[in-house]
Amino acid sequence: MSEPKRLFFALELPSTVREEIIQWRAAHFLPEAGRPVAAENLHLTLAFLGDVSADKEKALATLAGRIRQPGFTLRLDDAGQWLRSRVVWLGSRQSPRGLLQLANMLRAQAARNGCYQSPQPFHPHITLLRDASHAVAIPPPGFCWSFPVTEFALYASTFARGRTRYTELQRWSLSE
Ligand code: 2AM
Repeated sequence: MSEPKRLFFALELPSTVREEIIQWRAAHFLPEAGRPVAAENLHLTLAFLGDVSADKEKALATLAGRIRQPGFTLRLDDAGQWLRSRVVWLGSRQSPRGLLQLANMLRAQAARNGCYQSPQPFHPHITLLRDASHAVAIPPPGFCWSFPVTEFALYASTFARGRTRYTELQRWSLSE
């Protein structure tokens, strides 16, 4: 039997947006503010599944493939810090309805398949810094990023040689 994998559904960011975000981050946060998430790891989590068996992965991927909803525009115009989870994040002042609908569906499917889902409300965000244990000044995003979201994907998270790596396993299009 294969080892369970640590899985999550997420939105990838366009590479140009990722590059601009890391430039903005480098310009506004001192190195001691926290541990920067690697550019290739910047993403927006829709549903965290935890450690999942191959059978459950297959079932959840099949359900994800049945989701029918249109894409939406994501506007990143907000930033903040959560001291409890020690992260500095980027997000939206107003989350698009399509984003909440997609995340709620994936989270409900995960819960029905026995993947623990936090009872906390879903706060869509992109983690920029980890281990940000001291309050830092959060500049408002100087300009905002806005881009169409037309796909979502399933990722596996692994940790080796001190580095977290996210591997895309499967991707689906958003369409009517
Ligand atoms: P975070 O960025 O706020 O830490 C992969 O670990 C992704 O799943 C991360 O984006 C992480 O969110 C998210 N996630 C949500 N709940 C998690 C949990 N209990 N453990 C690890 N990651 C979690």
